[in-house]
Amino acid sequence: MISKAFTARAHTNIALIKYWGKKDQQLIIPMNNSLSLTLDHFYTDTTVYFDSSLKHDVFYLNDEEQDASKISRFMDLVRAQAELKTFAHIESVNHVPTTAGLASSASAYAALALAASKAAGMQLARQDLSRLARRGSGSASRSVYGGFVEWKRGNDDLSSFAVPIEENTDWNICMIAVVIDKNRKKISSRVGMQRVVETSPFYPAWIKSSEHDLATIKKAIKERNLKKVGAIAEENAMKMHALNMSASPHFSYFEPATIEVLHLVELLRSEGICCYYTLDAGPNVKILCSAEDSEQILKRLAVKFDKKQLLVAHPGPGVELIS
Ligand code: 2P0
Repeated sequence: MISKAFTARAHTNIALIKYWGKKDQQLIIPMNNSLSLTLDHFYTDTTVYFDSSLKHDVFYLNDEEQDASKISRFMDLVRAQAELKTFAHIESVNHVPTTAGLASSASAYAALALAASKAAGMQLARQDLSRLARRGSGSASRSVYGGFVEWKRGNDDLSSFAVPIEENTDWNICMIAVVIDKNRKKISSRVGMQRVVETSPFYPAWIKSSEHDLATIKKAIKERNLKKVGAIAEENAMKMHALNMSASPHFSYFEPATIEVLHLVELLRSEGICCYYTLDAGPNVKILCSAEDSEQILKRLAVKFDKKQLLVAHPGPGVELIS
């Protein structure tokens, strides 16, 4: 017996207030609330069907068969919820540079949560879909929604989920990703954030200041104040990266070219162009700016970087079924 196949598309998101540390590693309950922007340019399409002739889950990523052990642990959660014993065929196509700090796990698990739950015969409310996606990867809880999204940390499985802040935002902002390295990152987010929680003497200060950053950025988003939103996001990102440098053993995702981009953004700002950077668990830099300024910024970046390294994205939609 083969179930009906469902294909879901989920877009990745970039955190403006970062999730960096877990209270519960198994349930993926974060230490602090985070806030992100879902993007239109980077997405994952995932097709799932259950097939009673399978002896285990099968997983293809970009047409290549992968080790399915991690994805199987997630599928076990879906099977438990749907009271199903059958294994699944899962096929994903990633339109995101895999593990380059462009948060491919966010779009991957949001798409998988929707496609798998539908193929298993469930009709989950978006809050429950966000909770399910969270179990695959924390940031995936936010990719269930479009636009600006907040992940409320909660304190257990039921209370930790994302909520939309401005789902279909009409704000004409732009995120330029400067891809410095497409290779697998040195330290995964999962390992990096846990090391920080356990060893950084600054961790309690991070929790306190991220609460403040969240409250002020929400206000600035409402006011459409790019200068404030950018400044808060940039500072929040740098505080996250300072945690990494204060861990034991310390680590950093920055490469020499990363620093070059940061300096260029600061230079552009000193020339009066409103642009700010944020960085995730990798060397790539994302630049937040207005859509009108993006051409000018891209021109300046093109002096040092190849066109292929410069990706432009705008606010994107939440997860949806495409077939
Ligand atoms: C985020 N990042 O808020 C943070 C900020 C990068 C820096 O990639 O362990 O892949 O699967 O829950 O969601 C978050 O890491 O980690 C992340 P897990 P996830 O987007």
